[in-house]
Amino acid sequence: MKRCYFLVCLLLLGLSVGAQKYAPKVKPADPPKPYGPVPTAAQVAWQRMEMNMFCHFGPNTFTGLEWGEGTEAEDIFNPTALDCNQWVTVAKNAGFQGVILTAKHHDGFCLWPNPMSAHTVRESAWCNGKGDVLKELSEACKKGGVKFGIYISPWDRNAPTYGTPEYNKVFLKTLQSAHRHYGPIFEQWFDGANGEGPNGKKQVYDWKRFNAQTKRLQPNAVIFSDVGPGCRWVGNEEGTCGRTWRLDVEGREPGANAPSQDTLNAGNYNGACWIPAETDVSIRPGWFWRDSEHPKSVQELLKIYYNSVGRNSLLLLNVPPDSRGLIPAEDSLRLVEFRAALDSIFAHDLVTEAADAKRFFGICASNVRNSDHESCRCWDNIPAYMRDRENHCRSFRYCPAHLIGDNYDTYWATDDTVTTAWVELQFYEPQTFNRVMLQEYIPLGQRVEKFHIEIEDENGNWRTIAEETTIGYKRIVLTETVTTKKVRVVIDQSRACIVLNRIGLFMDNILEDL
Ligand code: FUL
Repeated sequence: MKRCYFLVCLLLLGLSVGAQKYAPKVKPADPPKPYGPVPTAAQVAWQRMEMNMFCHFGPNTFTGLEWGEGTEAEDIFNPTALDCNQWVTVAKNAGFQGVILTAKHHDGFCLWPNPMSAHTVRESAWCNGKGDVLKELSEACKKGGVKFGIYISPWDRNAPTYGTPEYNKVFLKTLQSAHRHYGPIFEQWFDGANGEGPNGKKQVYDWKRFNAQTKRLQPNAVIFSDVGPGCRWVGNEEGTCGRTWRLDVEGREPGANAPSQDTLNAGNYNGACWIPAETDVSIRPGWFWRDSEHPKSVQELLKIYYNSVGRNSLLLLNVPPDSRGLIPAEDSLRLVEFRAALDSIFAHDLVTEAADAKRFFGICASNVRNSDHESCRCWDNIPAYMRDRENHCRSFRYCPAHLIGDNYDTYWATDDTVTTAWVELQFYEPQTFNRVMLQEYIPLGQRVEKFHIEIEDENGNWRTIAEETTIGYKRIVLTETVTTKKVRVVIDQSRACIVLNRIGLFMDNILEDL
């Protein structure tokens, strides 16, 4: 009995010592309040996908047109060796998280047997009219563990009712047929192009109902259009996003009534809605496959990556299947090379590697939320932090050490009144890099509007290597190649207290010349 009592005492003592070790001397401050409009959980999940694959496929694949007339005979669509599992394998090898298919492009031809149309795979000779590309791809995505999305063009050059109010009903039922049978979908892509229909008329689209019904049938789908509501067009098809903010869409619609392309590219500084930019661009000159065209080089793809994912946008890269119904070998090889290039750069975060290698390495910030919580403002025992991260995260919720690695939901935050601050990385050995990755914790909004990066040279002088504006979900700053033991990120202006969750340093040996 005595022994038992003694053991219980020992246990309690151990527990209280363990707790004290990590208990902060003061209560952690309240988390920062969200600033401005913030993303929904689905938008955060969408943005974290970073790279998805677009597939333009349909009659144009066989005619060489970019915009089909809508009068093409259905038999034109006749892939000889369609294999959606191959598309998914290509997507996965490249690191795409989702695939979006043009289920109906402007020519109106439906890649599934849409009961609202007489211009579909059902009317074609392919598989004796029994084929269904939407079904094959949605199943291949499920099997392969990638997400599935659908592009359906509202503009329809085949539908007899196009240009009349009746067409909106046909379109709603068309959406319904796709959304009911092939979900779940992570993104619904509405093209803003609105040309003439077969009767020479333009359509007045009922966007409100298109969006409402999509939300009802596919509640987790992020809706793309020129003006969202889930995500927006980036304003060009070259793969370049601006230094971007949220967007104002009051009174706006996709198509002719959308904000200017420049506005879509950079957003509105005081925009009322969280509608991030999606950068859609093709790996080839055209959106549809053509025998005479070839994929872009790895260098070009890397540039696109930096100008999209590296600028707070999501990259939707179009990789068109050919007339066999397969992604050509040259595109799939190029994507493997692209992936290898990305891995050679981003699989080696010098910050995380220095911390993991148990090298003496420190991180220090000019301010940390709840500033009397000094013990974590400057931290030089990073290996100990990495070993016992969970406990540290509980006790020191806003310390700068949370900037290390890709633990998404932990972050460095400053006091509410502090909108200018720096954070410094100190290495034991000189580090050579030319890419600096920063991330804001967007579930709490986008805040930073001006920052610069400094390094300490061998004489102990600080030198600015980059001056920039916004960060958002992810910012990859391209710098000259530098070697240093100390790097400082200085936030010069933020619209509310600073909330960052990542600093990474990388070396790109492929695209060194900027
Ligand atoms: C545009 C369309 O007109 C192109 O054909 C392509 O589908 C591109 C993604 O969107 O608006």
